[in-house]
Amino acid sequence: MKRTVWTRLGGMLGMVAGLALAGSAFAQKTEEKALRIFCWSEYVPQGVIKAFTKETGIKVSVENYASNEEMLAKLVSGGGAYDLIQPSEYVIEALIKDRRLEALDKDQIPNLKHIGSDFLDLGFDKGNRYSVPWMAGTVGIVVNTAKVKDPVTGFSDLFQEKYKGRIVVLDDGREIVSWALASLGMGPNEINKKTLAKAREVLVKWLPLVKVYDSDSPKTALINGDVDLGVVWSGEGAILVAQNKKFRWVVPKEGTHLFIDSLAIPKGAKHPGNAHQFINFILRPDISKMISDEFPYTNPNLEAQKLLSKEQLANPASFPSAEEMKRLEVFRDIGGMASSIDELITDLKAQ
Ligand code: SPD
Repeated sequence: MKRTVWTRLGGMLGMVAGLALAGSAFAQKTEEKALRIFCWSEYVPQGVIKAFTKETGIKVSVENYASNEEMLAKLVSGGGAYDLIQPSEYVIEALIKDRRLEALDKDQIPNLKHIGSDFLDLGFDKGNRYSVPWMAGTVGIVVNTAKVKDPVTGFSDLFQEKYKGRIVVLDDGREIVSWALASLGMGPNEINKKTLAKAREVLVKWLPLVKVYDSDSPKTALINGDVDLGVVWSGEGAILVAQNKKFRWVVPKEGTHLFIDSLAIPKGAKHPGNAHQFINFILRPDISKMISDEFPYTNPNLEAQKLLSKEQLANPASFPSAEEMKRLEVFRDIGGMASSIDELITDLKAQ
């Protein structure tokens, strides 16, 4: 990854710092041996949880979500009482603004040194005061080349009448709108009433072509042959291309999302010391490799990268080229416009 690109992307994000809490707030002695994690589905290997419990005696309960918005809704409504969440960059930005995250005690996270500088100190959380990178990734296109013979290089090639009923896409409004905006030459953060009206004109034609909406495991519809094309998370794409040569990964020519999913501790967490232990544990190179082996996203841990095979490092979905990196952009917090996106997508799906 080119440092310049990551630095530029990071610089695009504004941020408001929250209040820092003293590290001593995380004294571990008084904590019961429990940890509640609320994370994306298909992202935290069971083997990693087991190894953590074996090593620390801390019992972990895991709940999954399929979108940042689903996680936020539960967190904000007060449900869950989680010790760790796994938000993406634009949601970290929003959570910091709302003062909903605990400041991290870096003394308890010495393994943070393994994370590449390109993934640290980004604009959504300057100094990583509240978040530690889990995995990065992109959203791209998977083509079953045994079934699709015409070139597909971007969103406009994919969403064509001839592919009606042969497409799986992520069930994620913010992502879907960003594809329509990209096809109109706009960036994913240019979101206001006017641009959403323009995106609507595109999506009213695109969404009826979709057969399956799936953010948990969009690869499944492609593996089963239910569909021939997909817009999916890069880790899902990486599994497909590693499994069968007929699947091709495409970083859309119009540009696409670069996400940085991280671990963060919600305000009021009951087990912040255990949460710190878990964060430090997953930053250990051998443990981080376990995550990449199962969920091959872009691993930001440089020491873990050294443990990956040549094939893993050469997977085009896991590690985009420098040229592809130029087409990626991180999302920013868009405040109240998030609910306008939700309304738009709900409305379009109902038609
Ligand atoms: N199954 C894990 C998927 C993780 C995707 N995170 C990125 C979300 C950006 N909207």
